[in-house]
Amino acid sequence: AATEVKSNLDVTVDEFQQSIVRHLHVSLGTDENKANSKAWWTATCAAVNELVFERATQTQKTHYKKDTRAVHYLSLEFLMGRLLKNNLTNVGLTEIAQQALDKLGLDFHKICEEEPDLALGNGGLGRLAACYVDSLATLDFPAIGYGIHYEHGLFTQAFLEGRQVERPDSWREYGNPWEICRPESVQEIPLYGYVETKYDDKGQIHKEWHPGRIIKGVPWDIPVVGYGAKTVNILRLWESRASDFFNWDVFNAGGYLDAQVENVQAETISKVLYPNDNTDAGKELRLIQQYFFCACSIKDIVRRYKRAHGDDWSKFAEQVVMQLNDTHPAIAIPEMMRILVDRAELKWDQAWTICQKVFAYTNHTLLPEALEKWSVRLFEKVLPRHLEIIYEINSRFLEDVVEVAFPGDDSVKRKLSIIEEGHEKMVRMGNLSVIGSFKVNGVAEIHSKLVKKDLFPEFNSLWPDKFTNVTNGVTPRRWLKSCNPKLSNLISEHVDADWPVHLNKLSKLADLATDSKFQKAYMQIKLENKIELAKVIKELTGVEVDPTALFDIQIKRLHEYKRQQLNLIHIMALYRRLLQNPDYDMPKRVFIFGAKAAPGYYMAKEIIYAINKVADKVNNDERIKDKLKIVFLPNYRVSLAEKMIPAADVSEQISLAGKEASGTGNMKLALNGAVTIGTLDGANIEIAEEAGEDNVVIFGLTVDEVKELKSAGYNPWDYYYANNEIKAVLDWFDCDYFTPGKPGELAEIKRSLLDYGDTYLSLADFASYSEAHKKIDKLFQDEKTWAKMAIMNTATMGKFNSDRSILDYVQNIWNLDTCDIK
Ligand code: 26W
Repeated sequence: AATEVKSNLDVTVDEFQQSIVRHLHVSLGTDENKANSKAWWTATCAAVNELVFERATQTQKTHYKKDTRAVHYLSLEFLMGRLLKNNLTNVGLTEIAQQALDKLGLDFHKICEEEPDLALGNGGLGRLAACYVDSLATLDFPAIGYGIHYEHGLFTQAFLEGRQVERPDSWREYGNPWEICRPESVQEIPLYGYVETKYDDKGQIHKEWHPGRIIKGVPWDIPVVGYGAKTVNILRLWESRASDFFNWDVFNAGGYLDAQVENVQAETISKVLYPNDNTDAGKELRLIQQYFFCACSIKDIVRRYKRAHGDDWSKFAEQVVMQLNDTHPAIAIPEMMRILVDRAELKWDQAWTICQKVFAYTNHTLLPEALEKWSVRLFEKVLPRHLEIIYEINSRFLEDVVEVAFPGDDSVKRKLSIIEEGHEKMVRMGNLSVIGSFKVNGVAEIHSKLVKKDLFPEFNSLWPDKFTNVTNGVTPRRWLKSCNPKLSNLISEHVDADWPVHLNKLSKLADLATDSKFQKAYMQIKLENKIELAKVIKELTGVEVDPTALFDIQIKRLHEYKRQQLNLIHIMALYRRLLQNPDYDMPKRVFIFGAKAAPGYYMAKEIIYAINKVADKVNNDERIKDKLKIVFLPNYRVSLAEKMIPAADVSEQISLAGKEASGTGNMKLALNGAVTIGTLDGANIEIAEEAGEDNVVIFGLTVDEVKELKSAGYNPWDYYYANNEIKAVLDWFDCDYFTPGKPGELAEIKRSLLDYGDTYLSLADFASYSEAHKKIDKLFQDEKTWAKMAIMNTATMGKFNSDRSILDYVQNIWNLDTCDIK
């Protein structure tokens, strides 16, 4: 009977099994006796690829034949995670693969664990790009993701005596089965050098850039399989190489070794992903990375356009839209102008009209330290022609637009100018992005409001229609169907089987939220998922946790605005309550963290150390009888998130109001039945609206209250002296209670919350947070109420399907048609 399982790709278990074995022999040159798990994994991927690549070719052919308009998603980051399970889910072959491997005497889940994550991103922005390419393919939209083929993705994290240490990530050390190199589409990219001004016979000015270096861009394609396996789009990642052609002179002059040195420099460009999240380091190599991948992508786009339309540029803006994932690819705007004006010899106005129809920009953060600026000096050195173009864009904008709307107002001009005057002149990439784009969007309702009101108020009054909102979403294929198979099966027993593409259908579960039989089944699955996670926790940390305890999870990058330190001081307060009163009424609790700190972010690393030290002490304190456990799982990443999220009872979303643009982990956790404890920030607000106020626990200052408190003059010492618990917990950091023999080792945490001003108002929100947790405790102890809340969260998260986000983009920004692939 097993062989009768059907997929939407019409493959039987026997055929799939034969394909795996054939690849083991033919593609890997080994056999069933010699093959290790890694080889079996590779062979299984190859068997999937055999089906997928054919669909990819078919998709490209159809898009070309029908000459479709397409979106080009430009992003420095794509946090894809593992692909085997996901691709099997999307081609509908999970069960067939499982049975095929079973017959070969192999464990499907163990084979999947062999796969390294594609960690080509830092956090939210990169993972969002990955969810969006999934939805674009699923909805049959012509789309391509463009990015960098980093040799090393985000560092792997280990703890050494509680401190974070970083090691390079090598996801493709011995090759990766999902990517295909496309040497036929190599591009050459200029850098450095100088600009020559020339005049033709008619006295017209021409600019000629004489680059100092040429870099080769080699494309690698990764198939992006839509759910149902109709459309397979591609993600095209550029790898940098030295240009042989350019080095020829050096070779011939006897400089063989010098040429090799230049090669190393060229290959540095795609070596490593910058590990900063929300802080701009302003490094030259980073600017070169940005230009390198934008220039390669635009050449690729133009080549494809010309194949269909020759030198007629009049249809370009009808065929092409480029989405800028934050300002990181903003250099694409002046690069497009350079191609049109210097290369295609279009008039400036004609070129600018095209550009302004092609680019749209998504803002993902309001944090001032994350807003990109490049020094004019650096720009002039690396991209001299682009600097000239930026000056030209700017002066025309200031004269033709700003002067007309705000005559004689120099202070508005200073604010709107792409160039920031000052000690060192800077190019503001945000302003460039707004001026060069036809739409600018934020990523949650409140965030989009703040983008208009606080970040770009003058631009908003100039162009009110330019600004819009697209609330983020997550793909339910990865973040429910594939990561939580037990819950998915239960859902499918009660809801149409196509819920993974029509997530609003989950609302039907609301009728079952108080049904005791359904509650039992739902909570049994949660328990089983917690048992699984408990095993992972034991393996990774050695800590034993009770699966019946409340699992409270905070997973996201480590950043002060996300306030892991608030979570920590509250846990310490609970610990103190338990020490003072062993009968203190609370359910058993396990606090679970996952977070990487940027390697250069000192305070973030101190917070990790503090959590690990407090965990050591608490987990080994017999006085509190296992009522409290703390675990910090090392090396948080997509594949670990897939194990943690299905097991969460409570989701910590506790950023200071106004700081988290949207959040997407909040959506994944709620979808899997975790109850949110959160501030009115980012998408938490919309999650609360959907779930209903009974099914989330909201606390803390609102955006307006934060502004009020700050302008009145916030003083954290007031809270320290007024609240005994805060005082006692912070004073704990001064002694050696958690760091025996090393007093004051954690004192930086206290200093940051008092002496350095508590930038993110943790102390102001502490009391309210503590009350919110008391409420959570009560609710969790009432099993029926808790089950109802968890179910209601799953039932109401339909809005946060990334398919909905993509349809918003398509309708309000991209204006695409779907394209059926036969
Ligand atoms: C230049 C350094 C740098 C690097 C990354 C600056 C800014 C970034 C990203 C924009 C930071 C980021 O990932 N932002 C997150 O984007 C998510 C997707 O929209 C949101 O859900 C998060 O709230 C936001 O922090």
